[in-house]
Amino acid sequence: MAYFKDIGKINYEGPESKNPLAFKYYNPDEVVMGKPMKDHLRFAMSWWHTFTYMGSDQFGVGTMVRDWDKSDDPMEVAKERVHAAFEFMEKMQIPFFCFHDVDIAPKGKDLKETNENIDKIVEVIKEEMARTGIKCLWGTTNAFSDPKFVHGAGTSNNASVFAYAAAQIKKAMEVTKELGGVNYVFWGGREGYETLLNTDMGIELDNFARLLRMAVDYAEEIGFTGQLLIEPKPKEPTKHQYDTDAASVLAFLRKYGLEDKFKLNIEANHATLAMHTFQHELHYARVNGVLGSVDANQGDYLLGWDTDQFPTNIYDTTLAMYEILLAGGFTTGGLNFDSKVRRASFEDVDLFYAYIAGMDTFARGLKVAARLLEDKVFEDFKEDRYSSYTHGIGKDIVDGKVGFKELEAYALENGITPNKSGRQEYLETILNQYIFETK
Ligand code: XLS
Ligand code: NI
Ligand code: NI
Repeated sequence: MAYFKDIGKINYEGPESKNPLAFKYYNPDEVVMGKPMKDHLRFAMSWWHTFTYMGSDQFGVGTMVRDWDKSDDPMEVAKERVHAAFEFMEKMQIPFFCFHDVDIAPKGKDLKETNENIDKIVEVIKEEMARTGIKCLWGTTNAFSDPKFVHGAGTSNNASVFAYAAAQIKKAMEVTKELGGVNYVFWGGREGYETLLNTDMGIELDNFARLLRMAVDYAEEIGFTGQLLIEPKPKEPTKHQYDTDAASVLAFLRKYGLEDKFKLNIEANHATLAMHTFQHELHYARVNGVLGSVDANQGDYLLGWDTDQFPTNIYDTTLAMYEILLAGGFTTGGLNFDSKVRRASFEDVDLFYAYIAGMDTFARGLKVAARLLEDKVFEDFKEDRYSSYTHGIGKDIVDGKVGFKELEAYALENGITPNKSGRQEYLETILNQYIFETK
């Protein structure tokens, strides 16, 4: 059965179009810097926000009106969701999806039954994948919602919970492999703490590393060759999350010798919660060689939590695509819309409007970023700004030829070469010009 009967395929109609159910900027086959847009952007749909989120919040129950959610049998609902999800992705021209184990199938009475439920739904997903050609970008485990994870999963004080989390990851990894997923994500939902009065951080971090090491070993054992990714996030749900931002995740990975096994999945709203810009987190990951994939969304300037809104800020998407292009583009990664419609946007058509908004904003950002790079606007400026290290005393510093004594002699003899302006406002104006004038 078709769930979005009144809505056809969303096509590119160009910036002049007034059709709300059309792309104004996302033109999948248009070539930008030698590659079709669709291959640059590698858009993915998040199963949870798009098909299981029903609009509940702390103050009220779900508001979404969803025809695929009508049956009393949770397995029926799960199956219908698969059909609705693939119809949606086909109509939206979204080539990938991402999922948690718990998004696709209902919990059984025990782990065994849960896994059997997953297997049954995986068969339906595989049929739809074969029919449509839509692929899996990544799978992950939800080891944070269930009450057993109250003290964490890999960082729980309770070893049997650690074991359960490992079992769940094992299954989700097998399923991701079976669905041809090209990445596997770890977001440490409850891996953190509320108070040090009851927490042994040393044990918790060691155990978390042990869990990740087991995941690396198991991936190897079953021949899962996808990229393993860690998704940093601060504050939420625990007060102190161990994977707070890109820098803290990298420090952790390096301490435990795991830095070659993992890359990062950078989420826009998590960056801002960590008091960084989205660009900062992408940039930090890029210059450290660990930029893997992106969770595309945006927060609200006035709200201090993960609001997961669809990205509509052209500055953010431009600068994000700028970093992604500088990194050489995605390899296994992509842009997963870890974004949800607002509670009041409860009609099916709002899902289409939301994804169109996000996809168009990223497509336009890609084009602006490509022009900025082609014209080397910021790159030339930076090259000149750091040019004192390409000759003379600067080059000696870089080449390791001088120490404090030689530098003291240099300072006594030469004093300071006058500083030049950083030209921030000038550069911001140029950025605006590129944003306004890109066709
Ligand atoms: C939550 C995270 C989550 C991960 C996958 O804030 O963004 O959705 O992406 O578990
Ligand atoms: Ni996310
Ligand atoms: Ni998030």
